[in-house]
Amino acid sequence: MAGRFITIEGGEGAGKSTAQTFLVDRLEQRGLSVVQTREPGGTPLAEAIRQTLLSIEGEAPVEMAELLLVFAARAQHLAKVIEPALAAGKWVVCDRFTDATYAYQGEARGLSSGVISQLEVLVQMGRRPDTIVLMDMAPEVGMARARSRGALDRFEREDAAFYERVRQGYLDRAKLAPERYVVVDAEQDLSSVQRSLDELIKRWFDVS
Ligand code: T5A
Repeated sequence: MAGRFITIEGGEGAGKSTAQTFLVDRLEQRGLSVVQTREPGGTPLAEAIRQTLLSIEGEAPVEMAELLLVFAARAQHLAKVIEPALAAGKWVVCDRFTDATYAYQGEARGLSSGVISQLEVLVQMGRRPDTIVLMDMAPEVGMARARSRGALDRFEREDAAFYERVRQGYLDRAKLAPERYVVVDAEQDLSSVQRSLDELIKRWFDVS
């Protein structure tokens, strides 16, 4: 079976990491070789860029610098981790990818989607996720979860309107290409979320 590239998206504290670990476990139980990774990050250099992006210390990047840092990390991650894994027939399950850039840097920060799309073409050379799992929830619910964990990073200190734009940005993208998105109601309890993910896995294997 050929590898697949799955990304998990959503706002702050929407349960992406939890869903990712669940999906990876389930896929491994089926005997698949799976790479679990995240953005920004996934390689030492990309993780260093992540630190810079999330840090609340020192000089904050201007919007365009933030966008270019996100894509610099992505170029490294694609070349070192994602492409080699897919070429070896592995599945890649990534916590956030380019949909996050359209939602955060595009919709929420106000950068042009045309510019993001140009960088997407330049950096990804046609690579796109096969499936995007969008963990959708009201931003205040996710932020309450994020706050309960303690210190907040630079993105977690934005205002409510910013997170509303992020959510809408994601939902708008899912509407444009519904065949590639699976929208999960992330406000459900954990076992209901997991049931939705199990349904998704069944569909992958029924059609493969
Ligand atoms: N970013 C990223 C950009 O601006 N542009 C980009 O292109 C990219 C790729 C870092 C930041 O980078 C920005 C956006 C981000 O702000 P991140 O660390 O991946 O990204 O993002 P966070 O949203 O901050 O990640 P979190 O770890 O905070 O949230 P998760 O992964 O969504 O949530 P998770 O799974 O850790 O769960 C949070 C808590 O809720 C519980 C969990 O146990 C945990 O305690 N939980 C549930 N509780 C009840 N019911 C459920 N169904 C639950 N599911 C999980």
